[in-house]
Amino acid sequence: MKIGIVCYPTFGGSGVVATELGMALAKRGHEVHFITYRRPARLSVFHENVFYHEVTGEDYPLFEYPPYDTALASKMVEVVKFEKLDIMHVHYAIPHAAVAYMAKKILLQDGRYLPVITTLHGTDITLVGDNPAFKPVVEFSINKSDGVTAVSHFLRDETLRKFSISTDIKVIHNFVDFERFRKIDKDHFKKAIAPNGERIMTHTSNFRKVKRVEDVIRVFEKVHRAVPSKLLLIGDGPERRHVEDLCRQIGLCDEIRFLGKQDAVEELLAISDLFFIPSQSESFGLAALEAMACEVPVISSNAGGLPEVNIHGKTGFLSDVGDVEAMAQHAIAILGDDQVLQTFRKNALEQAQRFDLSRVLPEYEAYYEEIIERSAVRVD
Ligand code: GMT
Repeated sequence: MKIGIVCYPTFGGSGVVATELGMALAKRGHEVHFITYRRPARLSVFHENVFYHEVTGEDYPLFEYPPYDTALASKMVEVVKFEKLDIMHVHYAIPHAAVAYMAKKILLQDGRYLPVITTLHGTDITLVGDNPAFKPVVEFSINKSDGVTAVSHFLRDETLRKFSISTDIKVIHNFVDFERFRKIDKDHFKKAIAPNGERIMTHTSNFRKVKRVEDVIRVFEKVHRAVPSKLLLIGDGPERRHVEDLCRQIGLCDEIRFLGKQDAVEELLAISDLFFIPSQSESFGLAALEAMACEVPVISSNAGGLPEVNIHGKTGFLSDVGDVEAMAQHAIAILGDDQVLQTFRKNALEQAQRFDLSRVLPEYEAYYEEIIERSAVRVD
């Protein structure tokens, strides 16, 4: 198959899923064309079946906001025509689903029907999509997609609750590549971070408000009093300054390391004993899944799709959003006992295996085939 993939090229979860999916499809022999404004963060390795088309606009004094949507639609049309793509898979509805609809209409003038699949990832529905500034276009373009997937049952239900949707939404969960995310021996590294055998807790995110990184610090403050421990914070974003200030206020700077954006997250997960994801809203929680694949139990909120990934009392614990006391007690229960930690580690790995790339990839391939076949009879 010749597949176009449109996504945000940043470290955000939707871009990561899109990129990992594209690379896995390429390894299976499909021809994959990424269309983005920058090379996707995880698209670092050369592969003969992977092509990258950069969206470039023209700057003009009239444009306070360069018209990215127009440039992206034009690039989609160009790539579909010249590379003869079979299907376009857009990740994150805004603005990609609407732009794909425009590209489809343009291509139709040449008698070419472009099947479009939109994957809903989370904030495109839960936080941004139902804002009146975007809602009519988001709703319209979801309904006009030939296929729609959501990364969790929660997100599908939430989409149906918030929007007037006349099309089926298929749930295809996030996945993890065990070739990359697995427990590896990094003991020398662990000794450098925790020289006295302290437990290591980790949080990774884009430090947006929705991630509630402050809760991570509040929980750590309590856990640290009971269990000798260190905290690693991976990623960067708008809340980082505030979180750093908080660490200074509570006097735990020596125990908390801000590592910024990291490419090799798996090496840090490999030395971690516990992962925190206390999000306000989380459609799935890819970061939690990657931690679990590295045998790291998870302390999470019970928001959104997190209960589909993290199993309470088995792979970690879930608490109400903002309940830092419960999160701390749960963390201490796991970290305070070697035997308990080992059991949770084993359970986390078993649960993560349900989302192995090799299981999820065929679901996407089958869906592409279904949508292409169904679209063969479409004319509008
Ligand atoms: O909010 C983020 O962390 C980024 C966001 C995105 O769309 O780029 O991530 C969302 O997509 C991920 C991949 O499908 C999901 O695992 C995340 O749960 C989801 N984030 C939220 O819903 C907040």
